[in-house]
Amino acid sequence: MSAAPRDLLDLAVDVARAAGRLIVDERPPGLEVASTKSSATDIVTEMDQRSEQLIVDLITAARPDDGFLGEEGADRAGSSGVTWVVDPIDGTVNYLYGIPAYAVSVAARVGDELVAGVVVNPVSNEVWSAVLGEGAWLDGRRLQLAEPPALEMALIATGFGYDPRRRTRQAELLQVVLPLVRDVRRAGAASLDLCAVACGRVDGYYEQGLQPWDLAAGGLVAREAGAVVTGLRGAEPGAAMVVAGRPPLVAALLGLLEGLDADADPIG
Ligand code: LIP
Repeated sequence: MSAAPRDLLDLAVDVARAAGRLIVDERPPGLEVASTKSSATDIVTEMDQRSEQLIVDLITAARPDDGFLGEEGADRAGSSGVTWVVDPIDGTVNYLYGIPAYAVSVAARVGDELVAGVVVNPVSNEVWSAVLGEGAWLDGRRLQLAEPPALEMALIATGFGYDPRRRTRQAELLQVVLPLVRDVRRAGAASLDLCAVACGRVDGYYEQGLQPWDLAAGGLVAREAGAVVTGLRGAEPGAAMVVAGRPPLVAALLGLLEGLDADADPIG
């Protein structure tokens, strides 16, 4: 199977839809926490593990030489040059509580470059997809962002980590940001926040503490829709900070967050 970005996207969409059906149709009644990771609130359910296993199995069946980087531990180098960056359930706490704001996020990286990505909300059945240099789509409709409002009229999404020290710092930042913007939204899944930027459901987004699988596919969708996705002080978007939106609004957000040293790591 060729590594053409479109072919990789088609496989990603099929696989993400299948994992989406699995986590909705086979969600056990009385779903429980299977284990925890960085803190007692950073949880994993059996469905996170089953979803990731299904994604790895389906992609390996189609492309046996590819590598993986998955939230639940899939970590294989591969020999084809293609690596799949996978979040089997982004928004796991929402999933546990039955809040319909979680997603399956799958991105294909060729070398160091993300070339295709898909984010599926299996409850709303919405599918955001993107191919590097070719655009972004929501359910097949091309996404192209309009000019954003000024900061004081902007709807901003953000999120909070699982470590109390980081949450304390994020609350301090929010105390400064909140009076300066229209309002804030906390959906609970970075991939959906970035897709919300891409389709204009929010004007901007920022969050500290994201992992590669949280932002791989959603970041590509946002960029291909015309957003900037960046870190502070010209850094790449990553754990230190992710800021996304149209350039003028991102410039205002960067000025604010850089002035607050928002990328300083409170965990050390
Ligand atoms: C979640 C992120 C979200 C963040 C949560 C959590 P998970 O990922 O998507 O943006 O605020 O703390 O990290 O753990 O549900 O895959």
